[in-house]
Amino acid sequence: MVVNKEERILVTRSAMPSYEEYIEAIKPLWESHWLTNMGKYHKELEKELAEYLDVPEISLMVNGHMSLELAIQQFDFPEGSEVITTPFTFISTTHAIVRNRLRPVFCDVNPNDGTIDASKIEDLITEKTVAIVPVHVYGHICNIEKIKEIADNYGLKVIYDAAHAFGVKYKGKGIGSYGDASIFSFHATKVFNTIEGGAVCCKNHDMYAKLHDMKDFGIRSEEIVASVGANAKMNEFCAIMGLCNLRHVNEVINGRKRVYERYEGNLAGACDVKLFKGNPEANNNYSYFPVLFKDKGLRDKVYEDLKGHNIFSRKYFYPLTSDHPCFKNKYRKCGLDVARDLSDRVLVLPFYDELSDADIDRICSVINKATINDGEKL
Ligand code: T4K
Repeated sequence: MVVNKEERILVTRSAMPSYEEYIEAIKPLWESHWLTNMGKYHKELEKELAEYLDVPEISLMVNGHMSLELAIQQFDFPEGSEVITTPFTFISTTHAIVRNRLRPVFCDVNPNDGTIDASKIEDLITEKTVAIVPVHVYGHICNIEKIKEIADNYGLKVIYDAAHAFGVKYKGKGIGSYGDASIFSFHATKVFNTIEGGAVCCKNHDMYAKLHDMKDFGIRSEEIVASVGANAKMNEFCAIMGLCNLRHVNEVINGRKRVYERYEGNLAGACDVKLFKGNPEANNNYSYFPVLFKDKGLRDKVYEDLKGHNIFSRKYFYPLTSDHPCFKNKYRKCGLDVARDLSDRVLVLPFYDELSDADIDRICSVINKATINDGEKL
C-alpha cells in the first residue's frame, strides 16, 4: 500500500475561538443550568447579529435548513403551490420547498456567477406560483431588483437562501434585508459558525413573533399552545460559540481574503481555469473558492489528482438538485443548460483563513500541472 506522506488538506476547516475563550464564556452555564429554550445568550446573539448583519430583526434557529423550512412555512402557502428556484445549490434548498408540500420549479442560472437567471423566471410562472426561492450561491448576490420587479408584478413572495452570504452588503444594506425573508446558515463549514445554527431575517416583528412560536412547539405559555410548531431552537452552547466567533469574524474574513488573492495570483496563468465574477456593487465575503474548468473531464481529473496528493476539494454543486434520484423527473423546469454546464465544470478548492501560503501553492501546482498554461484564457 502506498502511504501518502503529504499532509491532508480538507475543503474547509471550522473557525474557532481559542479554547480558553470558549471555556471562560460557557462557565456561567454551570451556575445557571439554563442550557436552551431561548436563554440569555440566544437573546444576546440575536441582538448582536442583527447589528452585524444590518437587518431589522433576526430569529436564531438550530440550523440553516430549518431556518429555510420555517421561513417558507410561515407564509402558509396552499399545499401543491409552485415555487421557482435554482437547482444549482445544496440539496437543503430544494428539500425545504418539498418538505413544505410545495412543488419546486427549476430555473436556469447565470453563467458568470451561478445565481438564478432572472430573465427566465417569468416564463415559468403559472397561476399556481406563490414564491421564488433564489440562492446567493457562494455569496454571489442574485439580481435583486429584477426578482423584486417580477415578484411585485405577479404577487409572489421572495425568500432568499443566503446560507453562503454572511456579512455581504449590497447598496449599503445587509443582504438579509432583501426579499420577504432571508435565511443564513451558521454551520461549522461557514464563514461564521455557531457549530450548527442558522437564522431567519425577519421583515417585521409579526414575522419574528410567528417564527418564535414555530421554533418552540407553538407554545405561548404553560397552558396555551397557539399553533402547530416544531423544535428548532438554538441552544446556549451554540449561541456562546456564535458570540465568541463574532468577535473574530472580521479577522477570519481578512484571512480568507489573503487566501483568495493568493489563489487568484497563482491560477492567473492557467488557461483552462476560470473564476466566477460576483456583482461589483456587493462586497466579497470570501465564503468559498469555486473554480470552473474547461470541461467535466478536466474537473474530474483535477479532483482525483488533488486527492492523490491528500487534498480534498469538493464538487459543490454537482449534480444539480433536480438530478438527484429523489427529485429527478418529478418537477417542472426550463432548459437547465447553463446550470448543468457549471455543475459539470465546478470545483470548490480548500478554503479557510488559516490555509498557509505553502499549502495554497501546493494545491495550485497540482492544478497547474493538469491544465494548459500557455493557451488562450477561458
Ligand atoms: N442552503 C445552502 C445553499 C447551503 O449550502 C446549506 C448548507 C444550507 C442551505 C443548509 O444549512 P445548514 O442546515 O447546513 O446550516 C456541508 C455543510 O454541512 C452544509 O452546511 C453546507 N450547506 C454544504 C454546502 O456543505 P458537507 O456534507 O459537504 O460537509 P462535510 O461534513 O463533508 O464537511 C466538509 C468539510 O468541512 C470537511 O471535510 C472538514 C470541514 N469540517 C466539517 C465539519 C462537519 C470542519 O472543519 N468541521 C466540522 O465540524 O455539507
